[in-house]
Amino acid sequence: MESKNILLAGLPAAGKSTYVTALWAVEKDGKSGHLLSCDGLPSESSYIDGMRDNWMVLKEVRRTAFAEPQEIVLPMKSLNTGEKISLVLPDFKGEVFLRILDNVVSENIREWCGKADGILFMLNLGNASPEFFQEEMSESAKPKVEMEVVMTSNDITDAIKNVLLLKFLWGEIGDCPISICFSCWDIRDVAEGLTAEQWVKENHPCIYNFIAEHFTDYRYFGISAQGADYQGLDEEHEDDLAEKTTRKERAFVYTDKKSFDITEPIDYILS
Ligand SMILES: Nc1nc2c(ncn2[C@@H]2O[C@H](COP(=O)(O)OP(=O)(O)OP(=O)(O)O)[C@@H](O)[C@H]2O)c(=O)[nH]1
Ligand SMILES: [Mg+2]
Repeated sequence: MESKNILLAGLPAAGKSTYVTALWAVEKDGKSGHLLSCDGLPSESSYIDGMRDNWMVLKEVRRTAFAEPQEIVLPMKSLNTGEKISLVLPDFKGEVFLRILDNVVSENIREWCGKADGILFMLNLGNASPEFFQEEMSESAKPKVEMEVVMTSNDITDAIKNVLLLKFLWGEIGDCPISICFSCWDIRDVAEGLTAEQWVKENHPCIYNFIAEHFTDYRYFGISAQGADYQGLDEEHEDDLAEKTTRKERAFVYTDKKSFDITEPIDYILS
């Protein structure tokens, strides 16, 4: 069975682990009817099983702490072509990507860039600020008399951090298929009829322009891997979410409409 390596990338708290957890929880039994679904069980699943236990009962998956990426390998089958693949996704902790902006690149990242068939890029950005720099600069970056100003990743906005990370990945991997996924879509205030792509163009033009100029095959997705924010849920809402979990209708993606097929961003990269 052919392996397909998809680099799951994104800064800390971008929603990477929650997405792979929802993917496993929804697709595990192979009965979703989605574009991709599991075709048998992986040989090792303790890492994603642990996170799935939390996801099932509306608990946050824990922030990733391992120095090494946890590789998730899922045997999957395409609904449209019948093709069987071994899908490999690394769950890196976001700090590993953040440190790239300060020129610290881990061997694992280099290795993954060398073998990636495409990029699943996660971001958690709300409405953008157009400024390039943080309004409040950190003490280290404030100009000091007769001292060189040293900029670090702490001194730039989250949108620009994401552009710099995309620039690094493009430099290492080149022009490859990329799904750009804005997480926490359940809490976004998106005007009726606006597509995910239009929303990014309006709110994060620097990201939009960078992608358009460097990548040929790209698609934007809004993703809600939890289906809702877990803060302040009342009992009624929890019951509603539990029912949606059973129907596989809790997690969703959004392009120009809502879909419960959260494999769409991966299928886009593979097709
Ligand atoms: N409302 C909402 N919150 C989400 C969703 N997905 C993730 N979150 C929250 O976003 C935070 C970060 O999610 P993670 O999946 O741990 O992010 P990560 O990219 O794996 O973070 P690191 O492991 O630190 O790199 C957690 O508090 C999640 O509960 C979502 O679909 N909706
Ligand atoms: Mg994580």
